[in-house]
Amino acid sequence: MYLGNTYLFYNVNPNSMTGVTRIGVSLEPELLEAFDVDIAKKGYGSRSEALRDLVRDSLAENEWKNDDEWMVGTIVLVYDHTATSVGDKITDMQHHHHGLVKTSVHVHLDDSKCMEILICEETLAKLKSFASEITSIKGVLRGRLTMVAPSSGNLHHIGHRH
Ligand code: NI
Repeated sequence: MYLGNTYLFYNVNPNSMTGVTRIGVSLEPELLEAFDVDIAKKGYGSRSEALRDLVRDSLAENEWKNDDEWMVGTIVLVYDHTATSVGDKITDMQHHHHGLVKTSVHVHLDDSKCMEILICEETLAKLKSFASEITSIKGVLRGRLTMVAPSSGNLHHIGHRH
């Protein structure tokens, strides 16, 4: 499943792929070497697999350019609940944007750290502005927004890994 800029990985036997088209790609040796080093670090099993992901990313990025596009997304926050009022501020902000935040999941990671996952639905512009507002709260250690346009024509191509 493709989620904006995050993949959930499935184990799929590449030999079971059907209906694929082989293409030839010409690259300068230096570029190919850098690509091979990069994909090895990322754990790709083959160049084809890495290229497919790059193409999916590129297609998905087109959807991130229209601020009026209706999007569904998640915001993952990690914060230290012992830090002054950070939890309250995160809750306050969700109340203030209650139409945008559909639901949330809270996980107590350890003695002090919490993870909160917000599932949101709004236009691209509003999701981006809400995500930057909530992740910039002091005490939020990590924040990440992932989105997908539910109505996208590209969704068929980016929706799953073959
Ligand atoms: Ni907690």
